[in-house]
Amino acid sequence: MSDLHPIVVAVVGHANTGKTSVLQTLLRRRDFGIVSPHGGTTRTVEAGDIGFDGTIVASILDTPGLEDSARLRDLLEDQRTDRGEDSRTLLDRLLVLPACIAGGELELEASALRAAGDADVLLYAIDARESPRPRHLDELDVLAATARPLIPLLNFVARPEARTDAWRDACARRGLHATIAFDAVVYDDRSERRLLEAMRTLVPERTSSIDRWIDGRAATGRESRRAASDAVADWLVDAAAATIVTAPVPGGDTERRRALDSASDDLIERLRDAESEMRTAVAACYGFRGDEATSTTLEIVDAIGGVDFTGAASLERAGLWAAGGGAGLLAAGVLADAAVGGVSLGGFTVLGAAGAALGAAGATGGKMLRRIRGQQEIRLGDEGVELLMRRAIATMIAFERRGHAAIEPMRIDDVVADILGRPAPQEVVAASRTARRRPGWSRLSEPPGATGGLASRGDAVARIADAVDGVAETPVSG
Ligand SMILES: Nc1nc2c(ncn2[C@@H]2O[C@H](COP(=O)(O)OP(=O)(O)OP(=O)(O)O)[C@@H](O)[C@H]2O)c(=O)[nH]1
Ligand SMILES: [Mg+2]
Repeated sequence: MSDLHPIVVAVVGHANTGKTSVLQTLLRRRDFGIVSPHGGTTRTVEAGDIGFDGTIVASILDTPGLEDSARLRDLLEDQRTDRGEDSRTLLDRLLVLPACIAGGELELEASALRAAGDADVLLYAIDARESPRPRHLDELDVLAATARPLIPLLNFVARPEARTDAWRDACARRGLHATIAFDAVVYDDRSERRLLEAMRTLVPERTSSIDRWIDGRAATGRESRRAASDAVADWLVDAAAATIVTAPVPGGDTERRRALDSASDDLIERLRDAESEMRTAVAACYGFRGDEATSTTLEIVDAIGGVDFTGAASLERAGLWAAGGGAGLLAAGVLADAAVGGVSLGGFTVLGAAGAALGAAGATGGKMLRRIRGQQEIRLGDEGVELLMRRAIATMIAFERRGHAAIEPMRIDDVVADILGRPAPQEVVAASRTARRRPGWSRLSEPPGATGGLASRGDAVARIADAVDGVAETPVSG
C-alpha cells in the first residue's frame, strides 16, 4: 500500500463557518486546532492526517477564513490582461501581489487559496444558518479560480434555523450539485459516507485512498462499538451481582430499617461511581475523554420506572420501605418477586428481612446465619438492571452520534425514546439474573463474596457484550 497517494482535502470558507470544527470531527480529534465563537481564529494552514493500518490515506488542511472576499474577487478580475485567460492564471498572478505575501493585508486569505490550489478537493464550509449572500458568491468565484473540484459542505445543519434547501438551491445554481449536509457537532456516519462518496466521484484518481478511508472508518466504528459493549457488559455484571449485606442488628424494625437504609445508600454510591467509570471507559472507546458526560443530563430517570440511581432520594422515591410500613409489607410477603425470591423496591431487591420472601430462593447456611443475626442483603432487581442497561446503551449511542467538535455537555435524551422502543435483550436479562446470585462476581459487593466461577463470569460478560453490541448496532432512526 506504499504507492497509495493520500487524498489532500482543503477545508475552506468564510471565517467562523466551523472549518476547524469539521476537521476535528473528520479526524476524530478534539485536540486539533483551536475552535472559537469569534472569527479569525485559525491563522495558518494546518494539516491533520487520517491513517488506516499504518498508512496515511488522507491529509486534511485547515485554512484561515476568507474574510475580504469582495476585495479578493475584484483583485482577481484586475489581473486579467486578455479575454482568453483562465481564472487559474489570474489567481497565480494574484497570489504574488504584495497584498498577498507575508505582511500584506490579504496574507491569510492568500495562504488559504494557495493551500486550496494544491489540494485534490475543496470542502467549502457554509454556516447553513445564514442565507446565501453576495459575499458567498464572491468566495465561490475566487475558489473556482483554483480549478479544484469543490464540495459545498453545509455545517450547522442540525440547528433548526438551518436553511438547507435554500443553500442546496443556491449551490446548484452555481453548478455545484454535490452539496453535503455535514454537521460538525452532531455526527452522522451516513453524512460522512456521502461526503466520502462525493469525493470519490469528483476525484477518481484518489479512489484507492478514499476507499481505504471508508474501510478504515467502518473498521474503527466496529472496534469502538465492540470495545464499548465489552465495557458496558462488564459494568452490568458488576451492577447485577453487587450485593451489600447489612451489619448485624440486634434490635427491632427501626434498627433494621436504618441498617437497610444505610446499606442502600452504600449500594447506590457504589453503583453511581462504577457507572461513571463505565461512562469514562465507553467515552475512551469513541475517542472522547469522558468529562463530556459527567452532567446530570445523562439521567433518564422518569423514562423507566422512575428509579434515579444518582439522586439522593432514590430509595425514598422507589422504596415503600422507607416510606413507612415497609417492614410490615415485607413480612406479609407483599410485592414478593418470585423470580428472585425477594421483594422489589422499584429497581432494588431486598432480601433477608422477611423470612418468607427469602425462603422462596432457598437460603444457604451463611444466609441463614445472617438472617438469624438480623442481617439483610440489598441488590438490584430486574428493573434496576434493565434501567442501567438501557442507560448504558443510550450512552454508547450518544457518543457514537457526538461530533468531536461538540462542546455542549452530552445529552442522551434524544436517543432515549429510541432505546425504550427496543426490546430489552433477553440474553442480558438472563445473564444478569445469573449474576445476581453471585455476589463474588461484583467488585462492588460488601462483603466481597466468594469469587468462584469467574470463568462463568467471563462467559456472562461475553454474552451480554454480544447482545449489547447487537442493540447498539441497530441504526438509530431519524
Ligand atoms: N452548533 C454548532 N456549532 C458549531 C458547528 N461547527 C462549528 N460550531 C461552532 O462555531 C464556532 C466557530 O467554529 P470554528 O471551527 O472555530 O470555525 P472556523 O471556520 O474554523 O473559524 P475561523 O478559524 O475563525 O475561520 C465555534 O464556536 C464552534 O463550536 C456546528 O456544526 N454546530
Ligand atoms: Mg478555524
